[in-house]
Amino acid sequence: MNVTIQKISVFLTAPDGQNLVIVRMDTNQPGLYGLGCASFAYRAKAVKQVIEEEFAPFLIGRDASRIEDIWKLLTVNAYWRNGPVLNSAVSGIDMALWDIKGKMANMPLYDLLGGKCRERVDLYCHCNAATQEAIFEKTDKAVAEGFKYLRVAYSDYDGPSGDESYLCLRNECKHYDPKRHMRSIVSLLEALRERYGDEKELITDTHERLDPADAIVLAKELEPLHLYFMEDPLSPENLSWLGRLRESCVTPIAIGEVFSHPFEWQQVIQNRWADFIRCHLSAVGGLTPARKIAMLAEQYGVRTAWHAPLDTSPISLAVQTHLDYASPAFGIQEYSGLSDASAEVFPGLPICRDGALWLSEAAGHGVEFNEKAAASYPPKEGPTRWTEMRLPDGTLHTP
Ligand code: GCO
Ligand code: MG
Repeated sequence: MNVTIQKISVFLTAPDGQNLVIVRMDTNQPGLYGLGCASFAYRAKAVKQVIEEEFAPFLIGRDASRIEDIWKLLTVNAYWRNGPVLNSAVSGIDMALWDIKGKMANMPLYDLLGGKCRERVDLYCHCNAATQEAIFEKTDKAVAEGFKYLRVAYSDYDGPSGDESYLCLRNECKHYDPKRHMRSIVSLLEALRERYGDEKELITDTHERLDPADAIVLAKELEPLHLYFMEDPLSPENLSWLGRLRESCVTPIAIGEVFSHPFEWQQVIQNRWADFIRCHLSAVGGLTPARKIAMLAEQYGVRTAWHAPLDTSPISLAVQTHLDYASPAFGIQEYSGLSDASAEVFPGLPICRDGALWLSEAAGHGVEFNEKAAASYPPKEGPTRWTEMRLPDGTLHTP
């Protein structure tokens, strides 16, 4: 069957309050189309422009079955490469091509990727709140719902506060005190270990916020609590400090949500600087590079924990879950919860039940996109403010 790319459309929508970029690729075969996630919440319009103005004219008429070839072609097309805007644009095309491939083969993606390696994909859920009491409420509820893996942090990261909202979704400049963060998270995790014994797995997100020496001290202080992992202890600029962190203690490390260059994941995996690699699928360029990252990780005994916040669309969540089912390197899957609005915009999205994620068995990734519903959740306009994070003396800090 000669399947060629006929039309590429890009949609911006925010059913869960975070800007998503969705690509629809139509082919010359009636009814055969693919959907991809190109989401980069804070530069959504730039991604849309790259796809519409640079990629679409270049791709129309090409053979839609040549995923690897098109991935490389788009990646080197501007001569200068990588970075989150370009990679997200490539990801939208890449996932749509995989979706089409699955539909052509009449197989769910996990089958196309080699078949299932496991019966369920376990999740870790977010239990962030402003106070210890409110965090306990969330963790108790999560445990009652069947979650075994609990991720906790204060909404303000550096300690209890009066504000219930999750820091990253807040639209204001924030002060951050690293030492307060270190003290408050150790006592919170101690209290949680006491509350649940060794039955539950505990995780904390450090959000690349600590300076290297502080990150090492914190990882060492958390060692007796046997965390499942400490998430993103260091910013990408400080990756080479991971070697020293690893020599200092055995707290398992997960890292990579802001990676967008192969050197970042290559050095982490090859040096075994982390136990879990957790890239953001659109930021690395889609399923094509993600499955290679998983294969590289497998060779080095590193496991995957793909990034899945609300600025990852349900399409990307489904794609990574297919990879989770099919990859021997799977470790755990992040899950941020999805609202009824997302279910309306993305029929067929993966369903969370009993602490695990379940896929629709449809061919491709199985998620649909309701354009009409999406239009009633327009993207947020205006500059991004929460990433302006400052130390108590006013110094700008990594968000
Ligand atoms: C996570 C992340 C996110 C990011 C968000 C930024 O582990 O899920 O840290 O919540 O903060 O993707 O927009
Ligand atoms: Mg994180």
